[in-house]
Amino acid sequence: AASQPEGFRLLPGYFSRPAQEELLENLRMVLVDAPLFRPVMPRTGKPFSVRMSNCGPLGWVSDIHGYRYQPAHPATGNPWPAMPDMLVKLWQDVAPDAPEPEACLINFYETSAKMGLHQDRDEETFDTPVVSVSLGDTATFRIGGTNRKDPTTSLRLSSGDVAVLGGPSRLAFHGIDRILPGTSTLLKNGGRINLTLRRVTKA
Ligand code: MD5
Ligand code: FE
Repeated sequence: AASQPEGFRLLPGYFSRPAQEELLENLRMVLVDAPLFRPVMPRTGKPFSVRMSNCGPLGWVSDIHGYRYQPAHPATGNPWPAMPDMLVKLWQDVAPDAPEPEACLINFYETSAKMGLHQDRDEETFDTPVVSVSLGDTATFRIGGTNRKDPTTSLRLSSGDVAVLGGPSRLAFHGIDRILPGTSTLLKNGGRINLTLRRVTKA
């Protein structure tokens, strides 16, 4: 697409189908320990259409009080499970100069779920890229510039794709417009999983 912000890299098909299946198996074990929960918007308490969980030392949560990173699951109180080795290796491959990742947010989209245009600004550092992995049905992803009114471009994120959002794209407005049902056979009941790996604190 024409106006993707500088620093955005899409790596289509980074994970082969067998690698996607192995990653999914690891995620299923993570989700036994740290079940998906449905966050609500700060102040309004409006539920997200996406369900979430996390792995790694820190996890992103949203509740009536605000957005934040915390070391424990909001419902179980247990520490988040360890990040699977496959994800640590991905990070080392695509962000070799970055300090180790601290958070992996797991977003689960049913077919009807979406995510409005937003910036990711809850981290203490924006020097480190965000690394995203898509699994399951294809999504239409929208990315703009660092001002909400900047023009946006739309692209598809398919199962196995990795996106790296560094440099100016780290603070680009972005969102998920829709999930395209029946576009992948990876998840038996359809839907989409997105993983975002992040550094949260300054190294
Ligand atoms: C998703 N997740 O597919 C989306 C997009 C999120 C989130 O936006 O915050 O969990 S993953 C691609 C992405 C992640 C972080 C930043 C940017 C894009 N970006 O600056 O464009 O579930
Ligand atoms: Fe985001």
